[in-house]
Amino acid sequence: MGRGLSLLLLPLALLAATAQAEGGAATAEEVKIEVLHLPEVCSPKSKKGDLLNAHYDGFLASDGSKFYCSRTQNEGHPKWFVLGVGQVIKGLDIAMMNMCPGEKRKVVIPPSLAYGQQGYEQGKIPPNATLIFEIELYAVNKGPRSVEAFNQIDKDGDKKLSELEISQYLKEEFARDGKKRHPSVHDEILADIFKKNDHDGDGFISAKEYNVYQHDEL
Ligand SMILES: *[C@@H]1O[C@H](CO)[C@@H](O)[C@H](O)[C@H]1NC(C)=O
Ligand SMILES: [Ca+2]
Ligand SMILES: [Ca+2]
Repeated sequence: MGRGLSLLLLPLALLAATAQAEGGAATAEEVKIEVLHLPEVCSPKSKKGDLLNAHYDGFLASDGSKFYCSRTQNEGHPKWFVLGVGQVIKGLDIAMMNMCPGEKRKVVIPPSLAYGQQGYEQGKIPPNATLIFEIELYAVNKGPRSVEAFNQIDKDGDKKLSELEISQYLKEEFARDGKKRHPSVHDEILADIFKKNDHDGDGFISAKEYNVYQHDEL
């Protein structure tokens, strides 16, 4: 994607700054959602932790210019991301809740839920910009790494996953599907999970580390 905008890789620092700005504002700013198309069978509806597949175009509300188009990236494949965990800007996390496959929405996102007073990428999104997105949702999948799953694995409830907890979880999963596996498979998967997810190397997988979706299901 080169120098293109990467909404999926929004720096967390920016999110924090946005949240602060929001706290100080007197007016409650909301995401406006307009449903452009609703399929007859509208299910399942997206919720936090789901894995979504969508295309979206982004426009500046000020002059209608297009600053982002997912169709021009990644050979035109729709984006995969986990909803509600900060992989996209806050406003999109809100705008895509309760949305079903096939549904199309046009949403208006205030700057406090987008790129705030700073803007983004040297003026590509100016300060205090209200953004408009047209979203087409293709798939709502159960997130392999939902908050519920995390809490289920985190047996001692300390909000981080130890090797023992994940090992236990793998054993339960393996027992459930009943496939025969060589014992070394368990150790390999365990090591791989830590290699890919324990980003700060402290020997635990935190909620934040766990929630980052990668294409390697357990
Ligand atoms: C953005 O909005 C804030 C708060 O309303 C204001 O203080 C600031 O001057 C604005 N920045 C620009 C560049 O317009
Ligand atoms: Ca734990
Ligand atoms: Ca860690």
